Amino acid sequence: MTEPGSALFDRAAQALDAFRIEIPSWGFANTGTRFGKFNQAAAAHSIEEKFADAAEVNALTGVTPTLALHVLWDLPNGLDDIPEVKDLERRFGIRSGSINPNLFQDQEYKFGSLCNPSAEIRERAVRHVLESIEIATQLESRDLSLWLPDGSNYPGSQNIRKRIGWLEEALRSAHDQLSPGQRLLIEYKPFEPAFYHTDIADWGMSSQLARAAGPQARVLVDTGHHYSSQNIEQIVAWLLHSGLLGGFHFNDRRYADDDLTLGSIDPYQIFRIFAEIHSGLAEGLGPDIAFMIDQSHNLKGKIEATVQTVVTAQELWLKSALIDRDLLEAHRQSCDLVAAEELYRGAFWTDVRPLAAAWREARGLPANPLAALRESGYVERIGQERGSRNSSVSSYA
Ligand code: PSV
Ligand code: MN
Repeated sequence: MTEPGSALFDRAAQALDAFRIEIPSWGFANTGTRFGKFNQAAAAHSIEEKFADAAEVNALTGVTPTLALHVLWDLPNGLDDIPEVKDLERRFGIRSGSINPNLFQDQEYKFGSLCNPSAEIRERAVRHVLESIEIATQLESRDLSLWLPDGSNYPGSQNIRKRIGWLEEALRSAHDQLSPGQRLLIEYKPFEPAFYHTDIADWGMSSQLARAAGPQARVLVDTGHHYSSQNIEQIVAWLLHSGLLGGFHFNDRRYADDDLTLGSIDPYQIFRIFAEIHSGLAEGLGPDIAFMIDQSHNLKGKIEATVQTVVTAQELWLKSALIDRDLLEAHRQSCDLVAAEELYRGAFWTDVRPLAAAWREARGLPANPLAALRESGYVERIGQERGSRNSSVSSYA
C-alpha cells in the first residue's frame, strides 16, 4: 500500500513534494523566558552556526531549504552584512528566507514603534522596515515578515484610532518599497508585550491593514497568537476565501505564545487548519502560503525540536491531504453529521508514519530524521566545539 507506484503513495508524494517549511535562525540560538536562560552547549552563536544547523536540518528532512532571518540578531550591521550572508548561503546550500525587522528591542520603542506617539520614533521605525525590505531585495527573499510589539498596558493611556492611522501610513510606505513578487506579511498577536491593547490584535485587523497597505500585503497566522479555544481553522478559511492568507508561524500553545513544538499540545487543531488549506488547494484557490516555524526552545535540544516540528508538520499535512474530500462533501451536503465527522476524524487517526517514511526513502532521505539526527552525533559534536562558550545543562541539549 505504501510502496512507490501505489495510488496511495502517489497521493502522499504529491502532498509532501509540495510542502516546504522554513526554519527560524533564532530557533538555534540560546533563548529563555523572562525568568532566565538555560544555556545549551550546542546553541548557535553566530549566523554561520545558524546556517550550519539549518543545513543539518535540511540534510535530514530535505524540505527546509530556507532560513528566516531576524535583522537585528542576524544582520546587526544591516546592508553591510549582505556579502557574508550570501557567502553562507553558497557554503551551506541554504537560502535566506523571510526577513524579519526588529521593532521591539531598541530603547526608543518603549512606547511603540510604527504606532509610537512620537513622529520621530515612527520615522525611525519606518526606516528600519525600509532597510529590511532592501535587505530582502538584495538577498532575493520574497517575504518581509512584520510583527510589532506596539500596544498599551493601561486603558485610556493611548489614542487607539490615531495609532491605526499611523500604522496604515507606515505600512503603505513599506508596501511602496516592495519589488514585484515580494510580499509584506502582517502578523497579529492579541497580547504580549502589551497587555491592555495591541495595535494588531487579530486577523481582522491584520486583514484591514493588509488591504490598506496594498495588493502585495498578506496576513501571517502565528498558531500561538490566539486566545484559548479560538477557532483558528475558521480564521484560515476566511483568509483563504478573501485571498489574504500569506503564511504561518508554526508552534503550539497551551496558554499563550508558548513556542512549543508544533502539534505537541493539540495536533488535531493543526490537522484541521491543514484540512482547510487542502480543501482550498483542491478548489483551485492556489494560495501561496509560506509555512514557517517560529519557536524558541529552552528545554528541548534546539535542532532536535526543529526536526521534530518538521516531521510532525509533514505527518499532519499528509493526514489532512488524505481526506476523501468528495465523499466528505457528499456527507456535508446531505447533512450526515456522523458520517462526515467520522471520515474527517478517521483521516486524523490514520497512522501515516509508514507512508511518510516510504516517501523519504524514495527521495533518498533518512526514513526517520529524528533517529538519524541522534545517530549522526551532530549535536554532541557541535556541543563540544561550541560548548566552551556555553555552560551546558545536559549532554543532549
Ligand atoms: C512575536 O511573539 C513573534 O511571534 C514574532 O513573529 C517575532 O518575530 C518572533 O515571535 C520572535 O521570536
Ligand atoms: Mn511569530
